[in-house]
Amino acid sequence: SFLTLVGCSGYKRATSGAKQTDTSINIIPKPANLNVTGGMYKLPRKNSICYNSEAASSAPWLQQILEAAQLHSEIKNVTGCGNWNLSVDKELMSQLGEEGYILDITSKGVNIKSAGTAGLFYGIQSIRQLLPSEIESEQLISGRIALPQLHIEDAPKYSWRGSMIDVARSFFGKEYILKHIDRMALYKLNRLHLHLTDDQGWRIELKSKPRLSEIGGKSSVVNAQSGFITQQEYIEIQEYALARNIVVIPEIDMPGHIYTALVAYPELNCEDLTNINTEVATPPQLYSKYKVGWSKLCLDKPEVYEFVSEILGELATLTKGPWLHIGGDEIKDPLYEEFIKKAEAIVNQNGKIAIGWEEATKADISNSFIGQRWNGKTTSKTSIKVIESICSSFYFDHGNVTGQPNTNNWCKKTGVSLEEVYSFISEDTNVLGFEAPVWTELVTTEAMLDNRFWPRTIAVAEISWSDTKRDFLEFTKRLKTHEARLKAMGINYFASPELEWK
Ligand code: TNX
Repeated sequence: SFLTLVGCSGYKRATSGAKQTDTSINIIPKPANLNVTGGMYKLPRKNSICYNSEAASSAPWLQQILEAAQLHSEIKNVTGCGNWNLSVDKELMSQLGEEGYILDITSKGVNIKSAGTAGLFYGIQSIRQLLPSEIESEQLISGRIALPQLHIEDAPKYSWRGSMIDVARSFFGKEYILKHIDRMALYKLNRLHLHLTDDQGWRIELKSKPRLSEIGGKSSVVNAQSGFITQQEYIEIQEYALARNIVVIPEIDMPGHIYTALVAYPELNCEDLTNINTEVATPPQLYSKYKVGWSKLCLDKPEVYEFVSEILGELATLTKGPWLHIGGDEIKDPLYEEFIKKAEAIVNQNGKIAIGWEEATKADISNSFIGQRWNGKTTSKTSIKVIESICSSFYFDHGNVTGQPNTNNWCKKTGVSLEEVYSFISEDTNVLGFEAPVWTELVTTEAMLDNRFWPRTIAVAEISWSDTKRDFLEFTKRLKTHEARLKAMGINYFASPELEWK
């Protein structure tokens, strides 16, 4: 029967006779193995969700989406009793990893199995996409809901499926970040990188250096929001994210891109101010324009290392995930490499793994350091793991189309189209996955930010998860069916001409 999983050959290969593509199933990212078994399963008004103990935290997620579909359900800590069954089965680990899942929809009901709760969460996201888009806005649904009978065995290709918000140039606070986390979760993204500091703003409260956010929280680029995230909010954001299998990666950009800290703590600057081009900024005034690569910590001052130890130590204590991003981009200094090496050591002493923009991998860093590629100009040791954010395919501050207003184009004149994102194929075996940043020098409202992220972030999700052959036309057909869902979620997506969206 469908419920018997014996004979399934593992998620990488199709089970024999499996229909790999059925155009009526529009799940994004595309599942590794999808077998449409035929017929529909009509959902009853009254449902029961049964689960084994390890799956306890997953049942409420399912109950919540059924409720949004106006379907009542009760949850029971018993295995195999309901028309919905959730189970954690550790034995599946070798086949599916922590994030993989097996989903069966038969004439009797729906079963999801996984080696852990992350996989169950993703199985539930697949169900969410099979339910009417009205569930996203809790609109009334008329008539009975039916799900296609199918068998899915699914697991991600990459462990790093990321999105980055530059909250430093323009501030976007807790409310937007939580919304973004919800949207990421629907597409099985699992890493949220927050670019928290830059020349134009400092967005995280650190009690050891309170003036950073007191002063740096008051500036931004012209006509944008300023502000900062309190420690309490930072904790809440991370908990909200973790419940959705998303790890938050905080970035303190150093030793360049640091002007707000120099204004707050002038002793971090070189005494003679030679490193500040006073035609760019005049300390102690805050900065609200767009130049990069002109400010830096005074790297031969011992105070600088005390400062870095204090703030990274405090940030490590507040951070739930294993990574701290130390920036390291766009700066020239004879002591740069030594600084990066010391900063990494501080991160490691605080029990975290350091990440830096690709320039940082020129330094004598450890093998656990992760480099984030953006312009592809740095060659690092072959052992260094990489987050792929090459600007020509992943810089969403660039236009969706040529000449889109308020977009950068220094990396790619014609912008970064949806097809450009979707078509990116990595041959680098050190790549952990993909991450698309939105830099916000020119993005000053939530509507603009939505428009940079969506729908391109959906293409990032698909290529980070799915190992299938790229077929842009097939992808756009599936994506088009998501339009109503994006609308129901209130996303101001870019109506890409590549999809002929209205
Ligand atoms: C380069 S990419 C930067 C950012 C800018 C971005 C604008 C990188 C590590 N640094 O500071 O915001 O270009 O596209």
